[in-house]
Amino acid sequence: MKNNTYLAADFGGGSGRIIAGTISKGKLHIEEIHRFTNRLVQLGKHIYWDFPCLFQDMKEGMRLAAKQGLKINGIGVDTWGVDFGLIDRNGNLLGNPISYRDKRTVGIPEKVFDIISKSEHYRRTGIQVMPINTLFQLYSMLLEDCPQLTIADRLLFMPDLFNYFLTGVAANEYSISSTSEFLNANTHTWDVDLLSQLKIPLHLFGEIRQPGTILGKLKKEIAKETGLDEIDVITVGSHDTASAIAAIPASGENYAFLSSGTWSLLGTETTHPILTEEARIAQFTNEGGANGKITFLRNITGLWILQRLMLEWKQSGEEVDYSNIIEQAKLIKETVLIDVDAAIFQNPENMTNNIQKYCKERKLTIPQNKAAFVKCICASLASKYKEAIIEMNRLIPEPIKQLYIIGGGSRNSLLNQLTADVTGIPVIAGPAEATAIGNILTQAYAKGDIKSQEEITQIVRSSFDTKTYQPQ
Ligand code: LFR
Repeated sequence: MKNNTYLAADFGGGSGRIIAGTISKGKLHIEEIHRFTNRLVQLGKHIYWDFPCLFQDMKEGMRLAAKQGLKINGIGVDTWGVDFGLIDRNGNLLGNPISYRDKRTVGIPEKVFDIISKSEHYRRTGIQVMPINTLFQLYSMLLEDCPQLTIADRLLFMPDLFNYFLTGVAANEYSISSTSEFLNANTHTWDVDLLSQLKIPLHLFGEIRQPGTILGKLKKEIAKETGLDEIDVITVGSHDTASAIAAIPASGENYAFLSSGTWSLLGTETTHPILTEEARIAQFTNEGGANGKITFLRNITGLWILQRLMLEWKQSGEEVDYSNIIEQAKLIKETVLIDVDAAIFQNPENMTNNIQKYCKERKLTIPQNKAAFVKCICASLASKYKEAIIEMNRLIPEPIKQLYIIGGGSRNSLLNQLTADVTGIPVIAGPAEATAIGNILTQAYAKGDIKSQEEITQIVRSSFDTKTYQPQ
């Protein structure tokens, strides 16, 4: 029998999952094999990801897939953007990767822009300035004279790091590299001038691999440990956003996407980067897509605030029935709006307190119960989406006419309806597992099971249901 199942290892800010996808008769069937928590760990001065644990969980998912007797043809890894691990010359990991929510980059963009102007930087990289980006993380390490940086041989972004320990091949995948803020938007290679101006060591960066290429074989010892064969490890759109966008079930033209999860990435696909001053000032970013296109988008704080509130409610021992709260929130007519991108919400000790503080300082009505908090956040997100669409319409040739919402956030019917209402355009929601789907179909493309991007879209459309929300 032909091996036609692929494994997606999809790591998000809050959880990771191993998903198996099997293509048969033009349809994709997906099954979640293993789901695990991804936690931020405060240790001493910094906030880390727990890479060894995540790697172990990934192997556990692989082992469970092998145990099911699935005929596996390949595995692909995608993760959130910007974070990385450093490898020494013996191939060992130099410390756990530090999270982008760490405070080490506070004030760093200003220092970088003392050396290079914001306009020139945008003309080169096309990336929205966000303190979390790799450029600023690395520059903070340089300013600190970080010993790890002195002895590092290679920098591997999170998905590259998983791939490296799976195969032994150290390479940087294109879509994830584009989140660094030092990849040249026109040439799709490292911006050596920019890196040199900032005195960031050039030897850290390697060959850039395109999504949809076979990186190497699974190491013998991992194959043995998991019970899998020495299958292909395939580069996908290894930035989760790129994989999600590869799986938009779009039909027709003039559509925008919203990849909705911990972050909200709202934008459109373009063939060339848009590097104008207007795009820079409007805070749009040109990231690398999985299919040769540019994903021109704005990075907005997404469901993170709500995720944190839910956690706090659970930790205080309260009963939290998410769908019930959403239904109650739908009944609330008036709500206060907050700026979800305000620094105060980035990684506070207590999110509830900070929302209250934010409202108090601005003399706004403080939400009084869970439903009111949920309504406030969903309405605030929808209003940010509206603002982003208005800005984007000024930057692209024709205004967008419909919005595809993909990712876990597409399950939030309150947010979907509010978005349709305030933007005045239809919202098409689903699939929720777009990232894993894009990951799997890009692997199938690399192995020749799928011939074109159009076929990918066709498979998504015939395999997964969507729901349309008309503006009211
Ligand atoms: C979404 C995402 C965003 C990126 C943010 C931080 O999961 O990848 O695209 O800006 O995480 O890395």
